[in-house]
Amino acid sequence: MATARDLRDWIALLEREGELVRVSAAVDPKLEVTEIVDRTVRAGGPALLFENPKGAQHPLLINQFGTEKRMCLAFGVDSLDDVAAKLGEILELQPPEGLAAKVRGLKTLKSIADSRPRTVKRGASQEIVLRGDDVDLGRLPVQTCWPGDAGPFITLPAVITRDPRTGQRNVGMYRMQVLGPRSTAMHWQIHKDGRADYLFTEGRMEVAVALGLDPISAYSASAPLPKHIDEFMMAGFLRGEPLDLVKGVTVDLEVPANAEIVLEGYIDKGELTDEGPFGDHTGYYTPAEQFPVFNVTAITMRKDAIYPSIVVGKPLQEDAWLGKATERIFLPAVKMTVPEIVDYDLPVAGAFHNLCIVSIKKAFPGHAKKVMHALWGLGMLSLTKGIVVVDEHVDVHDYAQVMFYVGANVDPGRDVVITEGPLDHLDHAPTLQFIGGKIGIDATAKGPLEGTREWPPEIEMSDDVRELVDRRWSEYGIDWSSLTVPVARNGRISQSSRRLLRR
Ligand SMILES: Cc1cc2nc3c(=O)[nH]c(=O)nc-3n(C[C@H](O)[C@H](O)[C@H](O)COP(=O)(O)O)c2cc1C
Ligand SMILES: [Mn+2]
Repeated sequence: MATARDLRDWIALLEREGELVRVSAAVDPKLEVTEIVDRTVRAGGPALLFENPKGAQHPLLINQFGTEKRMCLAFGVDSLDDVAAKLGEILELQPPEGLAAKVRGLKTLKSIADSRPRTVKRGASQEIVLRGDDVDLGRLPVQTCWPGDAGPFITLPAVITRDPRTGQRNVGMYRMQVLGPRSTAMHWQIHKDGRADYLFTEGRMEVAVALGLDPISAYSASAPLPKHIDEFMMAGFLRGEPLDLVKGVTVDLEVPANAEIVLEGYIDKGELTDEGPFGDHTGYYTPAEQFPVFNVTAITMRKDAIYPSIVVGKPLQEDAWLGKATERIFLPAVKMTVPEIVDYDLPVAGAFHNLCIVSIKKAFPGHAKKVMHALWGLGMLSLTKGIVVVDEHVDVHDYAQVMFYVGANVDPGRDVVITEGPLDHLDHAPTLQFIGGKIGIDATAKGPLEGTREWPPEIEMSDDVRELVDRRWSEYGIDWSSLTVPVARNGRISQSSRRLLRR
């Protein structure tokens, strides 16, 4: 399946698939859009294109990522695991043996080389150029999302910076509070790459912000890649086509040629502002905190530019699906460092940094604890507050099953690890910001070398009896298709109880 080239192509695809509703009624980007989207996301509803946001000159697109189906459409796959498989192929590239393997290896290498962005002369994103006093962020339907928010926030930006030491590009999704017609705050948190670029810069730093990209490029800005990897290169690889970039009109940075809107400008080291409060994806307001000021020197746009937005808040919100995409797509990378990992799940209700459930092929005493510490040392997973480890046969996505093993297999005195480490910037629970306690629960079956008594066998019906009952089922005359049972026959959790759990 081909992926969308740009936001318009994506909107057309969503429309063809019946996945987008146009709203022509005049709707206020202040709070009203949030309430509409909140209801739509929770119902698994469509993307919304607000054609007449009150007080603004551009339409607002929201909930483009709000279901697993749309995420799959964005990546052109049937399942997000297919995206993971594509990345896994490069990670597992081995010295090839035999001609066929060599040819496959070369093809894979070429696909990486071909993923680097292309520089082009002209871009639709610069059809309209507003500089100096013509710059007015008030044209855009920037949402004030929640009643306690300090003001309007740009919530779905791809923020482009450069590492002054290496010249390497970074693209990150960092919300931007609008402070005036030509300035915003830049909320890059303490662990983020854009922030590191800022800290390495002396004096003035150029910054560009792309709004309204094809969905894969927009997603890539939120992906937790190692600092030296260009998110736009990953986007090119996942799109199967490199991203076209064009030189900025007032900054020496390259910007997406097909973006709907680009904000160009600079950040002066040490020019800080109060940012927030903001109703965050933690489900709480994060309090005001000092962040750098982004001064806008130019807005460039396509004709009739469309402004993209997203609401974060108490889970479930649209960003859950961006997080789920990351969970799936990064599994091969996690396994590359910790190969005994079979699967993992970052529950949406855990806002992604609070809880990780992981299944392992356990091979030695203390193995589960080894995996906890490995995850606490791995990229952004290092910020995870709680880790539950289960054996390989447990379905980490089935929370009732996981609960069963946490209850059944754990002696809290022996199997709970309490330690300390860095925590998410936004976590309000720890006594100190950024650092605090961690909990690991080893819910695997224990062996004699772990000092336990004999571990009893788990109850399973024998295969021959299962097959017998399958064969004879119709003879019994038992029909329960009309009944709704909270836990389905196969022990998996049913859709209805999944919905209950989400509340
Ligand atoms: C909708 C959305 C909003 C986000 N807002 C912020 C933010 O304001 N500040 C921040 O540091 N990270 C934010 N993130 C997470 C970052 O985008 C993510 O950590 C990304 O990996 C950052 O890029 P980097 O690794 O190049 O720094 C947000 C993610 C999403 C999906
Ligand atoms: Mn990065």
